[in-house]
Amino acid sequence: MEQVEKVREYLTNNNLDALLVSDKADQYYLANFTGDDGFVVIDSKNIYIVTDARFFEQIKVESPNSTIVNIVQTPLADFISNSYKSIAIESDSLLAADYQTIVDTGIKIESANLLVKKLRMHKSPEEIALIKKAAEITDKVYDHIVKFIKIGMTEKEVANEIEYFGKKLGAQALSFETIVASGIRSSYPHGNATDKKIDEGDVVTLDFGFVYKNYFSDITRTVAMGSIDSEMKKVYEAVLSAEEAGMKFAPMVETFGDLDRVVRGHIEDSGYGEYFNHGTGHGLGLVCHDYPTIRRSNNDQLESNIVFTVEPGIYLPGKAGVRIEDDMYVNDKGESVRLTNSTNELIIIK
Ligand SMILES: [Mn+2]
Repeated sequence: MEQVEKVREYLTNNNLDALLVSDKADQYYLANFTGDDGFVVIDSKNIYIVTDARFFEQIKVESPNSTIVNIVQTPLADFISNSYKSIAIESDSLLAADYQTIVDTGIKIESANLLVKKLRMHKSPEEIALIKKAAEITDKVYDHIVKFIKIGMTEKEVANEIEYFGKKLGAQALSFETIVASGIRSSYPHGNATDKKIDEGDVVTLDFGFVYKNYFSDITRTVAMGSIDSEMKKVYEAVLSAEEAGMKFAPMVETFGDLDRVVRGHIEDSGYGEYFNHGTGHGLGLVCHDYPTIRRSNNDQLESNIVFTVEPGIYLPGKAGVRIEDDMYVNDKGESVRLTNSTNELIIIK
């Protein structure tokens, strides 16, 4: 497998014997391991899965090229220190307790946090096709929910329908807890659904996503219930123009930091800069909020076939907020390709 070879290249270049993979998405990516407890260890010759008997049968089916190490008989630190003199770890996911047992063996430890995340960032055509399937589910759910949502319903009723409908369409899971934030609650960027009733004049932010064959989608739309005031219309237009600019200029900018500057610039020009209080978006793949985080300080090149979200928002405290989010990538021809295709124009629900 090409990705495993890239890991081995890194180990050789850095004089390291093995990589201890503790991140779940990285474990799936490199070893097809889906168990929720265990470790993957990659060295110059083998892929080991260090885990307990609960997962042995599934590993034989899912990861036939790997070697099982029974963690009950051979604890992780013993396996590592018996086999290697040095090891790379993922310090953003390895538990401190596990780390300490490896430190205690005295072998050389180096952090290789972004190694696999940067490999995962570049998507194969097969991976893009799976994210597209996940995104198509979100589009169908949005299409359904704008007909379903009515004044007087609670946020939870709407969230339940989103979740039920997406699963009915074949989603494996939710990407995250569904956000339905109405009226004043729409000014909370991440307001999970509550028992609040949706009122006439509310804007409602719907942020949801579904997993399809382990790949995630993520969409946000803000709808208006009946009439909304002129300021919120202005806010909506500002967010929409920033989002459109982000998707349009993504093929032309150098880095993800530059993309953030383009989107943020539009919001600042509208006069609402101080109310856009989060990053422009994030990578999307085997994790919803995946690497990279799209913010000013990110100097990663915005290359082709990296799937990410563009999701500016404006949140007026004590009043309301608007966020619009789509999933996209830049293809090999340098074209911007949207994976979510729901209309981003303001929908007014009567
Ligand atoms: Mn998102």
